[in-house]
Amino acid sequence: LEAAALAELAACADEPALRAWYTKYFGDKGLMKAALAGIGRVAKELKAAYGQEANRVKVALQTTYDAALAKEKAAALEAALTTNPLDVTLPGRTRLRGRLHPATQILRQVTRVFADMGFEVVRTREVETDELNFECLNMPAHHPARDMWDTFFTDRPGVVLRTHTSPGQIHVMRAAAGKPVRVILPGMCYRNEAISTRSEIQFHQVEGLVIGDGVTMADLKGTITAFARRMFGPERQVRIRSSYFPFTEPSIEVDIDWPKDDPNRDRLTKGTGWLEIMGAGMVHPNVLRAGGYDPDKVTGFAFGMGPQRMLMLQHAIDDIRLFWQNDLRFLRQF
Ligand code: FA5
Repeated sequence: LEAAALAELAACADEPALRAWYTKYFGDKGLMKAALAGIGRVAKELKAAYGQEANRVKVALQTTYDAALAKEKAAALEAALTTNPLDVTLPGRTRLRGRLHPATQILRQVTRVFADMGFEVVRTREVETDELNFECLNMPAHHPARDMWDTFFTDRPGVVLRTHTSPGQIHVMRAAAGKPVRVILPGMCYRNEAISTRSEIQFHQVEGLVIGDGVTMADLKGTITAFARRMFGPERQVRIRSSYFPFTEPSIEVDIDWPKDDPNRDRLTKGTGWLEIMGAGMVHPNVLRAGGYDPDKVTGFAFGMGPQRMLMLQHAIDDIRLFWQNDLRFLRQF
């Protein structure tokens, strides 16, 4: 048995063959087991010698098998490494890392500045009623000021895509039910206007609304100036011009000076050196009333700013259309 088993073992070419051999000799119905059981049929005086010999064979076969299996495994590993060599010194492939879209980054930056000033952030809807987008903002039907916003209408009468975040003022006032308010409302706005380097049909605005006892224009100026200093640095200039909005009285617009060393300065600012970033003013009494406040008791200021325009100012970006074109060469710079 031993000689035959060793010869068969030596002939095994791979691991499966070795394992088959092992089953044949050491399995439950294996030959080795049968040989050991054979002791029953051996004459009494020979039993001890038989047992010893059987054990010796068993151990010898097991040892030889273990060695053969280990050798076969090492050979297989060696073959795998040399036939398909792996160069562990090659530099790894860098994984593509996602990053925040510049529009998200600027929104977060704006939000952080206002949060530091104690403003709460509220999101309001992008699909609005004509009533909130216009009427409650002191623009009844056929009011000429409606033409200031080229509106996308929907199939449903009285439902529009909001042209600005200002209808959010009404939502907030009604929810606050007469209590003081200090919020910003970031979100997407839509206008059916000609696309240009400074104007998109889809853009973010961040609305601000503060209502309380004795809120004045000086508070508005102070808030805007503090905000601009943090966004653009102390060396940049803030210009406040008087303006008109139906929902504020008085109304202003705020400009920031375009970086002086930028060669595109004249082209992008139409020769003025300034880019408008927001409209603002003291909340009109009719708007306070629409929101459920008594204009004889409280006052408020509001503003609506364009984060895309602000990012253009921060980085001297010459075309607002770059934001939604999803050109990675542009997006990767932020
Ligand atoms: C408004 O939309 C007013 N609702 C702002 C306001 C709020 C005034 C509260 C008073 C009180 P205006 O149309 O000027 O105003 O837009 C405000 C800002 O949004 C602009 O200064 C500009 O930064 C940005 N903006 C406006 N139109 C576009 C556009 N087509 N593309 C990109 N940004 C725009």
